Amino acid sequence: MTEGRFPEGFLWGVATAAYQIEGAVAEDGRGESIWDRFSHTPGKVYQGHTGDVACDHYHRYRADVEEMARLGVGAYRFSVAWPRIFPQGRGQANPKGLDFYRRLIDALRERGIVPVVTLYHWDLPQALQERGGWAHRDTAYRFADYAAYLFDRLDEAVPYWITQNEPFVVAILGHVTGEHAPGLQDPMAGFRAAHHLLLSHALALQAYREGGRRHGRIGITLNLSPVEPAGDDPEDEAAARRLDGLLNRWFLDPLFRGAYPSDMVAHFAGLGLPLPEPPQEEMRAIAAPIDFLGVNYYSRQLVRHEPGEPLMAMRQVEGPLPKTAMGWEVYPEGLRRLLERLRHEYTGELPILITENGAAFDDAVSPDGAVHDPARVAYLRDHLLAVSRAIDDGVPVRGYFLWSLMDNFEWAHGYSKRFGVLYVDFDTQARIWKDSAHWYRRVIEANAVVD
Ligand code: LGS
Repeated sequence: MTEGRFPEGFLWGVATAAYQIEGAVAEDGRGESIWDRFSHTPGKVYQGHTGDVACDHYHRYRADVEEMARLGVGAYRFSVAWPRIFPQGRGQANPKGLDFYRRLIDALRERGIVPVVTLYHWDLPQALQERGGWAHRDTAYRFADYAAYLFDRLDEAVPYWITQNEPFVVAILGHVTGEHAPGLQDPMAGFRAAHHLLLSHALALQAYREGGRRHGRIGITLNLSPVEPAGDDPEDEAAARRLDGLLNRWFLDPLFRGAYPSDMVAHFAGLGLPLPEPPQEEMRAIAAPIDFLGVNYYSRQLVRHEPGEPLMAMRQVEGPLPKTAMGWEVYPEGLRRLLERLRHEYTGELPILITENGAAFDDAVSPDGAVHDPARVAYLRDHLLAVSRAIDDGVPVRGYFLWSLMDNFEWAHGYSKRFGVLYVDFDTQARIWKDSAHWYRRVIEANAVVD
């Protein structure tokens, strides 16, 4: 295919997540989530920002769907807030919670936009955290109940289901570094959480396959990135291999090979960590075939050996490439290489969806009322060219979801980091098209990367 052209039927989308955009946290019977609790804890989120109002999408979803229709997207990836469906995480369902997502899905379908639904994008019901959260095996079973409840009610209208979003981030940032909810700093809790997140995926997948006639496809989304040594010292190379083992292979290996990576198991055993030894049938269930793999890609990781560092004996270093407002290097070639690696080592002919890719920059409304974001346009263009090259080389990438439709609550960074192609004025809730939104509309229309 000519450079930068995409195959017919390629799925062009935008992505968001419930806690980051919905607001209305106490409406229509929604229960508390761990992110409500965390963001209301002083010192956890930039300037005490919370998702209480966010983009007020819960009330403005119709107008937001209209914006998507104007962009011309074929698909919209959003997440369901578990505490809207089961305010206590289990037991009594809240029908008003389900109603909201039905209304949203109806509005999308009226516009011919395909819903791609993530079941867990980090807003665990607080009531389940109190029973141990993801560090506790039972949470995986409660997740499967919640998932089955949605499958039984929405499957006809949902062609793509994503069980978990970025289990690495949930396990490590939530339970080891403490940067995300629930804010624990307990490596063993992190390992248990990682396993229970994978198990929750497996149990939901089982419920999906066994629950009678289904219409959609089901997969999981991982955050993956190439890990490279900062120098050519073999110690740095070993450090890079270790971070690759935790960030990428700790999730890919169980999903595609049915076992945790043995070099990493040996590494942690060498530190005397009593890693969980899951039953074989759980590992088999985790490796059950999925219909697609979702990939979130933002940047690479550059690392150096650092013997004093606990757990991983390495540290991340700042790279030489230009950076986004998050301080992450812009590295589009990494996406192409990652996709090639996936196909050769893990996914083969399995379809891949890029479920997130995008960048934060310090956007501002100009005197002319527009938002000029040339750096974001360049970032997106170069990453899309990388995707199109990977497709030309035979990687079956079927869709691309830009993160994000609009500026939103960027977790521990609050509203200070803007990832949207729509600028959000959080005082008035006005949505203003950035130049990147106009550009993305033309890309979708052309089904090709345009200037
Ligand atoms: O908003 C989140 C986006 C923004 O950047 C979204 O909710 C998450 O699913 C996802 O984690 N998101 C995200 N991740 C970027 C992680 C990049 C790490 C690169 C570090 C380079 C040093």
